[in-house]
Amino acid sequence: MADIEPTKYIWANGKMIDWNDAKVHVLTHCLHYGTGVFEGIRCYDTSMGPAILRLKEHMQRLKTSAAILKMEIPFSLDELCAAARELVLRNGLKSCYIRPISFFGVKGIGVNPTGYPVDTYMVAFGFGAYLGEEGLRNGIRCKTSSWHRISPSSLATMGKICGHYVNSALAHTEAKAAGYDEAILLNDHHFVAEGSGENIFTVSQGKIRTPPLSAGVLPGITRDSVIRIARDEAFEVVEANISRSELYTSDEVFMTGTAAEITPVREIDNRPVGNGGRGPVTKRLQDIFWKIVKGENQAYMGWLDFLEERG
Ligand code: PPE
Repeated sequence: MADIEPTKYIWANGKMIDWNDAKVHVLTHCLHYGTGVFEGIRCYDTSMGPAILRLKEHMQRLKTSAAILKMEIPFSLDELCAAARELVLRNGLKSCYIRPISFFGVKGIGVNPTGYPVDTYMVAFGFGAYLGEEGLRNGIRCKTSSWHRISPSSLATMGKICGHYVNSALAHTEAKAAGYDEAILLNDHHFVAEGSGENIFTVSQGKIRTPPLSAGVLPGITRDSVIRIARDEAFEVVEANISRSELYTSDEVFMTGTAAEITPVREIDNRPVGNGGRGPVTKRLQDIFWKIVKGENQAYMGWLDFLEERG
């Protein structure tokens, strides 16, 4: 993730506090053991003012991730959504990224967080293309990681849990150090799982495939959006296991995520994917997605949470 330009306010446990005051104690449980949950949400600037994309679904996933950790976030879904909206407005942001995080705080020492306080913060800041503008247009270069995606038998892969991201950090750092843009992680069954911070899709002979949730992937909200858009466009979309060599022989590969949006993959392990650039199906899905997030597609208006009254 790129550098951040500080904003004025951070939402902290129900209050707006100064950016510089959002600090945690060194004995925070999550800092030691990764026992926190977070979200990444995008707000887009539209001709009708800023709108947050699939806000409720993101906050619901935050709650679900917390439930996996037996963590009770003391704010309702509606309160969390209202906080995100207020944060963007108060900071005068238009297009931005929102990062809510809930974590076990300070009480004692040891892995069991039962009875620990739960802190919830939300930060919003300006944020461009996660894998670069050039990547969105022409595709990125990926490397199959030597690190496998965390396994559902050892970690709760359905949750967006802080500690899981050590796996992502190892894989992404390895790929960058080797000169690639992003890592593709296989799972313990040697099937394709996902990127370090993105879900993955293939296109072959007009059919779209993505690994099933049982492959240990995060249930991505952009993944869900793309599946729905593609089906509405009459594409066949199947959730099925994908082998490494199937990636090499697909016509197109793309990655999805709140941060990554829809990013084409043009090369994997030094092999061009399809024509070695952005494929036509990827472009078509991107074009529809860009219209949706700008509030220019009536059919998907329900995905947008407008911050200002619409006249
Ligand atoms: N898989 C992983 C591992 C993941 O982290 C993300 C989001 C996704 C799939 C896509 O999920 P969704 O955003 O709901 O479509 N990764 C976040 C960025 C992580 C980072 O901080 O870097 C994101 O896209 O916000």
